Parts: sequence; C-alpha cells; structure tokens
Amino acid sequence: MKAWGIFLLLLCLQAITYAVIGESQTCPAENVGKCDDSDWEGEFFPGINKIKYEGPSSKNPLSFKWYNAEEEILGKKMKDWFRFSVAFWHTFRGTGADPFGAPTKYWPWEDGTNSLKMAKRRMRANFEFINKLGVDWWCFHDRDIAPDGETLEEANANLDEVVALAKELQMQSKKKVLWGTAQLFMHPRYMHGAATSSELGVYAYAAAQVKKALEVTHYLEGENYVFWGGREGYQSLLNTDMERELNHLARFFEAAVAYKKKIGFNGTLLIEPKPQEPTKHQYDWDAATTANFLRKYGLIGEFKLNIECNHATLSGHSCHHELETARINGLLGNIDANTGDPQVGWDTDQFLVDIQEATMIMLSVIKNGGIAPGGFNFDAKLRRESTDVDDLFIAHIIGMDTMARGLRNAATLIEDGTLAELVRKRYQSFDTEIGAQIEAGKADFDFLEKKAKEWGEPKVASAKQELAEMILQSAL
Ligand SMILES: [Mn+2]
Repeated sequence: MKAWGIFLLLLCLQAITYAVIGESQTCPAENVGKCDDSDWEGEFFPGINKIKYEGPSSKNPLSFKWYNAEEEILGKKMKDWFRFSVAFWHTFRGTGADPFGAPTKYWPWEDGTNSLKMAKRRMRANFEFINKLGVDWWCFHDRDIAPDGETLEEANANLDEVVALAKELQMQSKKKVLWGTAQLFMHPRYMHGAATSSELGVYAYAAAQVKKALEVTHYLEGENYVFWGGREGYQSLLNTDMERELNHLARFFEAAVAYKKKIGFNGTLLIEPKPQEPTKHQYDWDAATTANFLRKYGLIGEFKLNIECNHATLSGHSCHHELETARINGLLGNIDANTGDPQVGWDTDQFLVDIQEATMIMLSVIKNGGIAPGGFNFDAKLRRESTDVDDLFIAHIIGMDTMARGLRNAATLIEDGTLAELVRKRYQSFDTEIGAQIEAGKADFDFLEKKAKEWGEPKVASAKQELAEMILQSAL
C-alpha cells in the first residue's frame, strides 16, 4: 500500500488530461463499442490463457519456470506456502503517473472515469486476471474498488454495490480476500492523520470508515484486515502532542478489536510498519517499534504484523531482519512481497526479483511454520515505462517464480543442514549445565564471577561468516 495515494491523485490528473485532450485515449478505434455506454463484453485479457508451469527451460514469458502450485516442498504444496495475492490498487488502479508526470498506462477497459460502472468493470477484470494467473487471493482498499462519495452514506452505498459484484465473482471462482483495508490517507480530511488527527471529527470519520471496511472484508470472507498508517505520524514535534496521538491510536485499535468481535470477524488484524512517506515520521516505524507499541497498550495478542520488504529497507533494516523480528515475537502475520531500489531512497514498490533475498525470506517463513492465515501480497507495481497489458502478467509471474526459487533454495539449505549446524556450533558453549542455568535465569552475578575467576581468559571461536555465505550461495 502507500505510494498508491499518488495514483488517485493521478486519477484526477488523468481526468484533467482527458478534458484537455478532448478525446479518450483509453478507447482505441478497434475497441469502439467496448468503451462507450454499453458495458464491456468478452475477455479483458484476450489471447492470454491460464498461466501454466513449464519448468526452468521454458522460454515462454507467460509461463511459470519455478512456481509449480501443486508441487510439494517440505511436505506442503507451493501454493499453500505462499497464498499469493494480487493487490487491486497497483494492478488495477496504477496508472504509471508519478509526481512529475501524467499517466502512462491506458488499459483498454478503462474509460478514464472513476464511475461506479467503471469500478464494476475493473472488478471483473480483476477476477479474470487472478483466475488466469492462478492466484487464489486478492487485497483491496475501500476507496480503490469503489468511488468515494459526497457523504459517508454515499461512499458506503457505492462500496456496497461493488462489493456485491465482488461477492458474486468470488462465489463463481472460489477466490477470496486475503485482506481488506480502509484508505485513510488520500482525502484532505486526513492531512493530520486519521486516528492520530488533531481533529476529533476526523477521528470519528476514520472510525466509521474502518467500521465499514471491516464489515465488507468480513462479508468477502477476508482472512485478515490491515492497518497502514501513512499519515499516522508527524511532520514536526513542535506542534505535535506525540503522547496524546499515540494514546488515541491505541484507543482506535481497541475499538477496532471490539468491533471485529462484535460482528464475528475472525480474521487477523495486521499492522503494516513503515518509517516514513508520506509523513516525515510514522508511528509504526518498524517491527520492533510496533511490537513495543502493542505491548505498552495491551494489544499484543490482538494484532500481528504485515511486513513489507520495501518498508523494511526504508527503516534501515533488511526484509529478513523485519521478518525475524516479527517471527520471534510471535507477530509474523503477512508479507507484502516487493522490494525497493538500492540506489533510490523512496518506496518504489517493485516486484521482488532478487533470488538471494527471496531465499532469506523463505528461511523465516519456513521457521514460522508457514504464513497462513496470511499470505504473500504483491504490493508491487509495474514501472512507469512498462505499458503493455501482458506486462501485468509477466511482473506477477517473475514475482511468483522468484519466491518459488527462494522456497526451493531454503528447503535445500534446511535439508542439507550445514548452515543450521554452523549456527548450532556457534552457541554450543551454552549447551552445557552452566549454559542451561544461565538460560533458565538461575545464574546470578556472584556465581558467574566465581566461574570467570575459575576459568580464566575465555577462548573465543571464529564466527565463520564467510563460510555461512558460501553455504548460502551453494543453494542458490
Ligand atoms: Mn511500499
């Protein structure tokens, strides 16, 4: 999620572009009749069949080389390790626009409007896409699947209409929502934040929006619900009562937990850490900061974390670090599978194609015993310059293949056991009677001082980092 706000902004820009140009760029001559008042007929992705596994030697860009959904790795089907999900906002609302330029993508089914009719057409395109890609889940924000309204009532009515269609399409296709969320950052009312706004009326409006988004996610059999606080933070501490804002945020989360229980929604509530962008400093900075927040306010048992790899690197960590921090705190709930650019300092939301990074990610996921009821959501977008419809498929295919290679490599490392043995040996001095006493909290400083004197200068072994790197590389 996140930089997607820019897209909506661009949507407005796009509308202006149409007004200026005076003709639709989304309706090429051969498609006239599809983009006018009559509804879209036929396929959205003609000529693209269901994507199949063809193996590593295949040269077909519209095939999986490494992801083989039904193949078992470490006793579990690949599709069950990943539970891949398509992010509606990037795939169906991403226009290629950036802060410096107008949209570059003109999908044939788009008519350049944010109408209800267009929202429904887009939803049907989404289901054809996930069916052909062979993915079982999708994720959404309330405002990217349906147009906002002049009033909350109107926005909710718009949402209901699109959600009714999504429910029908889900029943036909057996697809489900991995998670839903409320978009609490685009509208100007949220400029000071939503749950952390200085304005009481905004806090109430945000609560009403989350209430509705929880209901809708529940109705669509969502397995999780995400909170991403893009504007929950501050631009300056000079004008901010940080303690009061954090208290408000905790009250907001408490109310969400209560409402979830009230409506019988059993999905996991997830918080998605991010250090900044758009806000200078966001309160859910990273996994450790968020875990501390949850503990302080007694919410630790009610939430898990949605770790996004690009957010991990923005906070100065690796994705692997954030996953491990979440995992060892019992908080690993979902992964937003994407990556940043090592030479760019912002949230580029690219498809993750680094096989070594994917391997480290899967080492964490395997140690976690899997990711369900979470999954791998492709919170990733095409580059601005990638403008063909088939690029949407190619991007998801390489994203899925990269994670599949990561899983295969991680399984190789685990089955081989050499890396685990290196780590075990490193700590073997604690695999002793006194080590056990220390780990059980039964060794006080008087006792340890006695031992230190008795033993004299301790022997210190090599960390074998380069050997560990050699072992990792042997599996890639
Ligand atoms: Mn991101």
